Amino acid sequence: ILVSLSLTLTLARPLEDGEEELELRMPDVQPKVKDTYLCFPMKMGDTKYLTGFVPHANMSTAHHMLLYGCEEPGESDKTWNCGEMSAPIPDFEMGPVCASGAKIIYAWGMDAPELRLPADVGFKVGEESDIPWIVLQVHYKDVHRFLPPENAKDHSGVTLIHTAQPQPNRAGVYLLGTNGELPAHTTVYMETACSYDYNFDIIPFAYRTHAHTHGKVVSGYRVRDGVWEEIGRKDPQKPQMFYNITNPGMQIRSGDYMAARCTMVSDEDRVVKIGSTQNDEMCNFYVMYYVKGQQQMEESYCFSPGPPHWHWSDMPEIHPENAP
Ligand code: IYT
Ligand code: CU
Ligand code: CU
Repeated sequence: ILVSLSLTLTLARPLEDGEEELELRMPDVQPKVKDTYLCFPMKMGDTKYLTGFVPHANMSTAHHMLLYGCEEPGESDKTWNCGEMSAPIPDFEMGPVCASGAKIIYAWGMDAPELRLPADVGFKVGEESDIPWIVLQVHYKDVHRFLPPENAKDHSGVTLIHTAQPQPNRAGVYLLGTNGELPAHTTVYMETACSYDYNFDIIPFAYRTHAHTHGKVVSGYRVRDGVWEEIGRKDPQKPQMFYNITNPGMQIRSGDYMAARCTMVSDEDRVVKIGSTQNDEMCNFYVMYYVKGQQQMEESYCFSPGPPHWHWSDMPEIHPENAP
């Protein structure tokens, strides 16, 4: 036991000079209903730079964990029920993850390893940033351990690696997604694309896909002068964590476009709409990037109306005829 404990506590990469750890863990919770999503907040205090995330969870208890940066958390001093498809459950009040300013900054699923950002890159958090709060969300799939006879308590969570030292490069997350619907018994593409028009470049280094049960593939691209290059591509039925991009080093500059597509297959007799319950669908492609310097993209979303209203073919500037 001691050996395996010390192994799991060992960082895959040692701390650098000036790096410290902050524990963001569930406060010994006992969710009693399967598929409960619980949230727990932490105020970040003084300005700091997050450079890594070390997960502490077990796939037999936690299905996924997400860290959200919030301007205002859904609650500030307790654990609450914050599922995408929240239904009331005993013991926990219901509420949104963030009351305002939500962005995903880390995702864990199925024994994913720690995520350390590239050297000299950090998420600026705390008082003088757009992320004064971080909220931990844990999806408890199987809860039998929390019931008699075991009555176990859970402290799944994440160690935040941070430093007070300003980092030369600032991390951010950009979300491509769609609205729209999936007719009965069809395969459809849900697509979005937006121009990138800033006087600084962004350097993507990780991506995450998110869809519900109908998603088969979710892919993201950079389009430069009509040439499509893949940022990342994944089966969303695999763990929905951040993966390294296909071609590390790729940059996005003014005049480029970012585009994403979800291939959805439905064998259902009903129309499935984009929405927030598990009976609905979602089509999301997240790009985690950094900028050299402290700038930030003003707009962090690229949502299209989706099918049947919008497809890549409605945007000739991206040369949809060259799309993969
Ligand atoms: C309608 C939809 O696509 N919802 C997604 C994307 C989304 C994320 C955030 C939308 C907004 C946000 O502030 I952060 I408005 C969605 O809910 N995705 C889920 C999480 O609930 C964030 C996911 O796991 O990606
Ligand atoms: Cu989950
Ligand atoms: Cu969803």
